[in-house]
Amino acid sequence: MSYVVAVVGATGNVGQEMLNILDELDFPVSKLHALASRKSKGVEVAFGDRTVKCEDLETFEFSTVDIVLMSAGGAVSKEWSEKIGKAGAMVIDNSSAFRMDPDVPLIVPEVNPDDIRLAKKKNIVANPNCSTAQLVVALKPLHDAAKITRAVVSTYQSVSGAGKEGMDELWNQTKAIYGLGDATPKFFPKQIAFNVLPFIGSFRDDGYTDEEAKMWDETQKMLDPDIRLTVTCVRVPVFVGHSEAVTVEFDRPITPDEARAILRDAPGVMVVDKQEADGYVTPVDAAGEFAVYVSRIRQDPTVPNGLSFWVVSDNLRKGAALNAVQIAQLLDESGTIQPKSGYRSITV
Ligand code: 2RA
Repeated sequence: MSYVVAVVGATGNVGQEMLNILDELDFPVSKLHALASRKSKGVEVAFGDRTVKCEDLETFEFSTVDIVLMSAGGAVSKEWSEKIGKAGAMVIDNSSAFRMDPDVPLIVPEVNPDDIRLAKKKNIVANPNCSTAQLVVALKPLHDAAKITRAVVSTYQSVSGAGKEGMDELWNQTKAIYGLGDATPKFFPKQIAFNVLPFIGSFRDDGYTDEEAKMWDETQKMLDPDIRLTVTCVRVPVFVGHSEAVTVEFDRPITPDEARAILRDAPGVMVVDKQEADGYVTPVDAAGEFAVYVSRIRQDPTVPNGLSFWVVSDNLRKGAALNAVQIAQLLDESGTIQPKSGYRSITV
């Protein structure tokens, strides 16, 4: 069985990773359409060892498409995802537009695969925010063993989470600070090179940012509405890979050794936790990889049943494109979707 797949936002950071991962995971694609805005029409993007020319989203005919991987920002999703869903294609939406819609499942396959049964309601499945995806992959197996009651999370988010413009700004400012140009912030609100910004997204009335609120809203929707989270999201001058310092309180004692054993058996998780100077994972190590890495697991002695640990993953992969392709695999394997034209050979 193979599917006609369209990637919307094919020239962006996440769109390009979606194309890479469809190919790396051998997702059964019979025909691939790369879609982008009119100005990118005809631009060539790589799909495995082939190149595909971008088509114009505005004039594209979705009626023959089975799966649409959507990663062109919230405004494009708001305008297009429901229309495409009504036209009969299943949309896997990477924006925040539908994540909290009760008629749209929000899915990390290692965490809540059964929610895929809700996909047909609107023909939309939401992909979580990058920082939430990696967090819940690490929290879920621990929560199954001992209920998590509260979590305190501080993120260290790479500039690629903000798109290509974020990566360009870090690169250009870094060069400029060494005398090769203008270091004035243009995209981020303050200098990002050699700096950290405790602000991602936009401020809410309660003093938190919407990026911080996404982490508790989405964790509660996917994992457990009773888990309380407090979050600080920070942008750091790293190109790829989000890191998180996490402290968790449980309803019963759980030792670091027990947590290590649970996480070692958990799908999608790799434990790298040697108490040596280099015995943990950094974003540089995680970039280009599929796993969610957990390091620095230790007791938090300041609360009755607390553990602290460090979680790192490639934000463009598990945080976005990999999770989206895993959702496509889940739609296929669960029988939630079938190709419109039935069985066919792969002729990309
Ligand atoms: C960021 N989490 O890192 C966002 C992207 N979804 O900016």
